[in-house]
Amino acid sequence: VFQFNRYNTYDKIEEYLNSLDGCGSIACSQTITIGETDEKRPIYMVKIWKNGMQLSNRSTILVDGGIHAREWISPAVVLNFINFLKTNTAAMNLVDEFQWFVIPVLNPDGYVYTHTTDRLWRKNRKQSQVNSNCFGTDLNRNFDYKWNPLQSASSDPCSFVYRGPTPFSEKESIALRDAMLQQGQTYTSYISFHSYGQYYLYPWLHSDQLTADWIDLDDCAKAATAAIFGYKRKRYEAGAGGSLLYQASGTSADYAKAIANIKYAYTIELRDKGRKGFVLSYRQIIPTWEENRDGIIALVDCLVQKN
Ligand code: 0X9
Ligand code: ZN
Repeated sequence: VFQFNRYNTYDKIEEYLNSLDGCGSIACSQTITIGETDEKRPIYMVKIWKNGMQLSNRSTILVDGGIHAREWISPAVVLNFINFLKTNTAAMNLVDEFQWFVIPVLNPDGYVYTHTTDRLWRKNRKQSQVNSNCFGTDLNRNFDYKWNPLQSASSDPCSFVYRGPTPFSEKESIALRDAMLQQGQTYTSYISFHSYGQYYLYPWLHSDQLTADWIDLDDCAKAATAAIFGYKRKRYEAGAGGSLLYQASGTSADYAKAIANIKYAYTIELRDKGRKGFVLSYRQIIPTWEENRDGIIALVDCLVQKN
């Protein structure tokens, strides 16, 4: 059975998501399918809105997890977040202010492959047309903004940061793009959960330049990391991705900012700082979730103050 304090298989996650529709004490949800992978798995998005209201065109926050297959803590935290939004009184402000569209696992084929075959797989699983020995595109290099092989990306299908044959060559990145560009939907923020390193990052990721309004994004990232530190003294760092870490081209967050016009675009790197890296123990799921719950609450408070 599905458990919030374990790394669940995709089957169990599907079971949970398909049983979710309806209202909790705080919010209601509806699970929809936003795409299908090459291996024919559905990609799910959970729409969440305040109990007593209706799904509408009001301001929304888009959240995703599992872009990278091996970063298991990301779907785990996102699934805890869905449950929190629906059932916990502490989530009242989050659903008062925004609707939430949440994609728990953008890359299910890769996620399944890390459970069955290779724990450290990162990309999706589509076979390359150019080199049939190699599989997978790095979905976080496949977005059509600054799509190039220059910054921690590669045009070699065998590379773990392969950008794909063309921008949006992959069904998963198309599904996320279409969610971002959905007609009649206004997004205040896009939050993409990855691991590891303990960072709240904002654009640009493709260069060491800053956006014109970076100070607003920095304020809210710092509010989040301060709340996390206040919770149990865990250190997360806030900053622009490309100057704080390394530069990465064709990422979902840069696309959200530059093309989809979502002002508050964040990439969050969850635990840890490298001791276990991607193979973080399941015992760290709840602590990681709880500190980031406080981080997101502070971040959203900051968004509300800014708007
Ligand atoms: O490289 C990535 O795609 C992400 N990091 S991960 O370890 N989860 O793969 C995001 C990088 C964003 N930040 C930088 N610009 N470095
Ligand atoms: Zn990642």
